[in-house]
Amino acid sequence: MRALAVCQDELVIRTLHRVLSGVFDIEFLIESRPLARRLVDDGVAATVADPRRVDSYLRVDLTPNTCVIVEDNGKRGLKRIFSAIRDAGGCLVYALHVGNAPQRRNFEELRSVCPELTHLDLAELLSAPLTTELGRSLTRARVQQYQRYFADADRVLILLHNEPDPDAMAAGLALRNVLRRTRQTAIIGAMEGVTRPENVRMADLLDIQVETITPEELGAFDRIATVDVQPHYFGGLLPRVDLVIDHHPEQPGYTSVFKDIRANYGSTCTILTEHLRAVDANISERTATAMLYAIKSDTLFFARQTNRVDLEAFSYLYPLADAAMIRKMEGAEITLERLEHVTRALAASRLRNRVFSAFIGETSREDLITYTADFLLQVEDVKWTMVSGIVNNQFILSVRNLGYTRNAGEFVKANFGDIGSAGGHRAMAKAVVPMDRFRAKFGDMSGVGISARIGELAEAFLTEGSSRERDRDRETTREGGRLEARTAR
Ligand SMILES: [Mn+2]
Repeated sequence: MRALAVCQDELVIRTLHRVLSGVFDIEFLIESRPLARRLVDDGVAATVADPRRVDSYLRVDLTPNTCVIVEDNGKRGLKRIFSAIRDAGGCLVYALHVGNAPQRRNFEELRSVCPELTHLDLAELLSAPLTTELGRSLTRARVQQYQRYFADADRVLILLHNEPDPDAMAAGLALRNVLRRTRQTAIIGAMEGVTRPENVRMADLLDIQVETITPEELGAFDRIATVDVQPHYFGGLLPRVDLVIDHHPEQPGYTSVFKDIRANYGSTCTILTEHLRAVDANISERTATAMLYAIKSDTLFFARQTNRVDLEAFSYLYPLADAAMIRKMEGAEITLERLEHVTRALAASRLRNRVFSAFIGETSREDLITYTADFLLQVEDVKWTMVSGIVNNQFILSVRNLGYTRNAGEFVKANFGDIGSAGGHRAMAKAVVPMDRFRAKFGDMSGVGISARIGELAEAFLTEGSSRERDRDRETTREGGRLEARTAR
């Protein structure tokens, strides 16, 4: 690849030469003969020519595939240079602005001569890496301070919030790494441990031990750090706080010797990636995997509260982590038990007018009904899911919707509020009704009968008040795996 740079400033020339000569065959077009001689002596390809003349470019064999970079140091005459380049057949044209910030009106003026012109601002090109580097040295100083402060402690507690999530657990591992401590000398703990299946699975797969800490045990630690949470969360139980690292908005009402709170970051692990990088710490595959998974899960894979720094931390950790392990952890949400409930729901279901109603029969836990309702909301064309089942002789109905045409909470209150507890909000709601009261109101029905009845109630609720136009949607019912489809009139 060839590049031609039209520059007069020695610093800019030497910088471009260093940056581009590895990839490009780069040549400089220079006005000053003494400067060109100096550069040629140093092995820089430089030609002395007038950049405002077309034949200057013809002499250096400018082709449409040559990248032409023109330094703009604010002096006049740029327009003539670009016209000459255009006339000589140059197409890949760049203006490199140095010195003062480029003016908008100059852009337009130059584009009138050279429509495909791209503007580059030297200050802008430098700013991201430079501010990152300077910011890192501030972080380094801060990290070294707390490292020293923790160095002589016998027992360190890294405290997480209750039911620690991936970000909390991974931040615990990362901080232990920054503090250069082991499982024995820095305990990762929580007042209430990990119970949710996906979190248990992460802890198991990555061998993360989160110890359950009682308030009485807190006094036995020489240093206490909280990560992904701030001390106010523990309501005055903590005897001391030495370090807080968190990405939630800063809370008043506590003191800590050190703190690093960055509410604009997508995860606590993003902050800790910067701490680890600042002190050049080695990051093990296990820690990198945990942290990468944490960033992915706290930002919903960059769909929420994401910052450039989160992406930067992600790309830094990615090559250090075990991606196959992350896929395995993500699979955790689907268990055989949950899948079995989805299958049961399909076996007695009805889909009409985008309302999916299903009955899964007797089951051991309520969360399996909720999970099934959430899961089925992913099905194409489904806008409402109504999944019901029986737990301990109680009829449980879980309602989910997309797009909030009407309020799910109002639906359950209107239909079940008289015989049991019913409530919720726009997108999710639940009703719990004793089975005998359910039968007394709706009659003794079979699986698909219940699905159909609840589906009808939902449809009536959704069309209430709106035009009573009859649908021509396909209606599908399933019973025991038998599929019946017909077009409703
Ligand atoms: Mn978090």
